[in-house]
Amino acid sequence: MAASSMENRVVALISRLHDVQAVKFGDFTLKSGIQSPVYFDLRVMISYPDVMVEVSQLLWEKISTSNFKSICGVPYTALPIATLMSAAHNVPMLIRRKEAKGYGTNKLIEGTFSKGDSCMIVEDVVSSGSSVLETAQSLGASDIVVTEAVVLLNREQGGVEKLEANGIKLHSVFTMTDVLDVLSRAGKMEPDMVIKVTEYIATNKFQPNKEILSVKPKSNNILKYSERAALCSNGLSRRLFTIMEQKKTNLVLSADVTSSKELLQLVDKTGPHVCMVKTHVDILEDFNQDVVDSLTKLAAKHDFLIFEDRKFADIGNTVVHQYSGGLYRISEWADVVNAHAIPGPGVVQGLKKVGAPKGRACLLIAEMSSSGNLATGSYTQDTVKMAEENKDFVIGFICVSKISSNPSFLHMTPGVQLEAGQDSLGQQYLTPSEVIGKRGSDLIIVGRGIYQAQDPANAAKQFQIAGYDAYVTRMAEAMIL
Ligand code: 5BU
Repeated sequence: MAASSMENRVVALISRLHDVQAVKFGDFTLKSGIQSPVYFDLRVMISYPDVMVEVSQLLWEKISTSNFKSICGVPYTALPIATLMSAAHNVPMLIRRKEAKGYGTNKLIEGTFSKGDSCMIVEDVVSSGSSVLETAQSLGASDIVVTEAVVLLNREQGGVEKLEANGIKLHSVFTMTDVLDVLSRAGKMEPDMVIKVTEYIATNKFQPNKEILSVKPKSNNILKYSERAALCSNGLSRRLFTIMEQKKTNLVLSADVTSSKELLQLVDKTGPHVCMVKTHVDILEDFNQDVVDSLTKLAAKHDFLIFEDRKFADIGNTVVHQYSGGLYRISEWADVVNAHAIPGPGVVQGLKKVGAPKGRACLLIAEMSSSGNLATGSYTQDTVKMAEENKDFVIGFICVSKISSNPSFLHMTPGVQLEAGQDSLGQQYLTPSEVIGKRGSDLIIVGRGIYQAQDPANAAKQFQIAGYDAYVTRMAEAMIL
C-alpha cells in the first residue's frame, strides 16, 4: 500500500468519524478527571459497518509485516474490530476476560493457544497504555507472548512510552494531532476550538519525568503558517500566510523613500526576500498613478502584498473618502491598510464599506513601537476586541508582541533592526529573534535597517533569514514543550 493512499484513507476516516460523532468537541471530564475539549466515543462505530471494515483494514495494514500467531482485542470496542481482522485474514483470535468466571475452567483467556505463542493486541484508543498493558499481563500469565500492539487512535499521552518500557511496540493508525490537523483543515472546527484542542494536546502530551506541563504553550507558536492560512476567513490573510510559507519569509519592507524611482528600484531589489511591502505614499515627492501601477506589477512579479501605512483615525464617513478618493485613491491599489482604534468601530466600518467589495483588508494599531506611546493596557485589549468583532475585514494588528491567541490574526511589528536600540526621535528597536521568538509576533517590519544599508538586497536577505529562523526555532521549541 502506497503511503500517500494510506494517508488519504486516514484523512477520509477521521472526517467520517467526526461525521458520525465518534469525535466530539466541547467540555468533557475524562475518566482520569482531566477536563478535555475533545472526546472520542469510538463505540458508535459499530453502528456503521463501512467504518468498522475500513478501521479493521487500516489496522491490519499497520501490522502486515509483523509476526504473530493470534490477535486479541481489548474489550469492548476493539473486540468486533479484532473479529473482522481475524475473519478477513484467517488469523485466530483470543479473548481476554475482564474477570475469571469463578466456575468451570475459570480461564482468563478464551480460545486455543499453546505456551509461547505470540499475540498481537488490538485496541481502539490508547491514552496512557494501561488497558493494553493489563491485557498483555493477562496473556502473559497464560504464557502468551506480547511484543506488539496496534491501535486506531494514539492520544499521545504516554501510551507509546509506557508500553515500550514494558517491551511492547505500539503501532497507531493516527494520533490526536492528526485529528486536529485534518478537522481544522477541513473547516470542521471553529478557530477557538482549534486553539483549545491545540493547547490541550500540548499541555497533556507525555513527557519523560513530567506527565503534565506547567507552562501552556501559545497556540500560534505551534501552528505552521500554512495551517494558520487554513483558519483564516479573509482571503488576503490566507494569501499572506501562504506567501510566507512558500517564500520562507516573514519580512515586511517599509519602503519609506521619497522618490518613486528610488521606491521602485528598492522594491525590485528586495522583492524576492519579502512577503509584503509597506508604503507611506504621502511622503513621495513625485506621486502619480504610474508609481502604483509599477508597484502593483512588482507585487505580481515577486509575489508580495502591498500595505499602505495610512493609519486612518477618523469617523467612518471621513475615512470612506480618505480611503477611496483624494489624490492617492488608496483602495484602488493597496491590499492592506491600517487604522487606529481610537475613533471606535466606525473607522473599521467605513473602511470595510470601501475595501470589502474589493477584497481588501485592514490591520488595527493595537500597540506602537515609539517610546511613551499611549496604545497600552486596556486600549490594546479593546482594540483586540474590535478586531474580533470584525474578523472578516480586520486580519490582525500592528503590535510589539503577541496580543491575541486567535491563530488567524496576524501580528506585525515595526521597530526592528539587527541590533536593539533607539533613534533620536523615539523609535525603539528590537531584534527579529526578540520580536518573533520571544514576543510571539508573526512579521517584522523593517525600514531604515534595509533601505539605508549599503546593499539593501543583502540587508533584506539578512532580515529574511533572521526572521524566518526565529519562527522555525519558536516552532521547534513549542513542539518540545
Ligand atoms: P524604521 O525605519 O524601521 O524605523 O521604520 C518603521 C516603519 O514602521 C515606519 O514606516 C513607521 O512609520 C512605521 N511604524 C512604526 O515604526 N511604529 C509604529 O508603531 C507604527 C508604524 Br503603527
